[in-house]
Amino acid sequence: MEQEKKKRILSGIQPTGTFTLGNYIGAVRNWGKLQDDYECLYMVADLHAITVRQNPADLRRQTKEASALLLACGIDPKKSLLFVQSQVPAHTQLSWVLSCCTQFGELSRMTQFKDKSAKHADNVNAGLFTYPVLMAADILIYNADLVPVGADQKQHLELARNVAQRFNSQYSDTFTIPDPYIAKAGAKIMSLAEPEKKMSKSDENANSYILLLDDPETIRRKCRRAVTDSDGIVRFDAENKPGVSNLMTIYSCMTGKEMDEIETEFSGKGYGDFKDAVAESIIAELTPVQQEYQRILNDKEYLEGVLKEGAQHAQYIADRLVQKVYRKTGFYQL
Ligand code: ATP
Ligand code: LTN
Repeated sequence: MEQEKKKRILSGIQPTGTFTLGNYIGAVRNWGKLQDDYECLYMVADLHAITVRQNPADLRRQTKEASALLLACGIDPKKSLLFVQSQVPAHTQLSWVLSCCTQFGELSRMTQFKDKSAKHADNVNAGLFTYPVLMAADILIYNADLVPVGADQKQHLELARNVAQRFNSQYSDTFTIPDPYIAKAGAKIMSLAEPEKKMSKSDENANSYILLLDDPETIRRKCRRAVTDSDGIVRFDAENKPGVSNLMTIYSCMTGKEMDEIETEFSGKGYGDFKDAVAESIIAELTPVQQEYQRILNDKEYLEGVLKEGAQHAQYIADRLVQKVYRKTGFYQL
């Protein structure tokens, strides 16, 4: 019997710094788990990274480090394609066509644009504004069925769906309409310092996030300093106890324990014990990732081989789609 064709997945992460525990729980950790059931393409989104100022040498280094970190987090190049976005020029080609199917008003409503333009008021560039169109191109160019991301990317996914539908109805059926794939638990890990805000790698306060490469002492210190509340009870209540609830979410994602199990485990104990347990659970999960990361980073030939092969394969798929789009759009073919 003919095997059913696997659904396709695409996702990406910006090489704007070392990944946080939020990136890991909300996105990257899940990517490896999907490899057996889906055809997966994962990308280091360096084109997106320059929507805010980047130092060229740092960007180059961070792109290499992000690639090694993705492999260390479980992406297996024998099962998935891993590539760097700028090495597949077709994304930018499609992005232009799609930008002509996207309304100014739609882009103006993107909350990430509003947040980032407030944060970088001296550099509100056109790329920051049109970034969701490039993201739509990243997804649609592979006809991805599913896009595993954290909750903050939902609005961008909605836009990609709208743009795809618009192109399909204006020209003819071309793009698969992608669905977001957002994990039930951990889709939005909050800042340890301000638990009303999401944990973000570009936060100025280093105590607000845990990085995947933080050493055990740093992880313990950051957990101990995490903002909680004064009632001293480990209970899940995201609205009234956002700090404790966030730590419980992290602990649950690290250990697989349910919230009520965690409440029982720490009943009658103080926040100190709880925070130490959270820290140890993170350390246990991240130690093997860190060891694997160092090994891969030291094997330059392997890493470059994986990225070269990934880019070639991705380019082959992407180029064919762009040719199809160009033809449908009415660009003169020779
Ligand atoms: P930056 O701070 O540079 O904007 P970021 O930390 O928000 O970066 P991205 O590269 O924009 O990270 O996101 C990569 C992936 O991680 C996306 O799928 C995003 O939804 C997810 N993600 C980011 N932050 C969190 C978070 N706090 N909780 C859960 N998922 C997250
Ligand atoms: N915009 C995403 C990164 C990203 C992405 C994508 C995610 C770029 N292209 C395509 C999913 C699919 C972000 O992390 N801010």
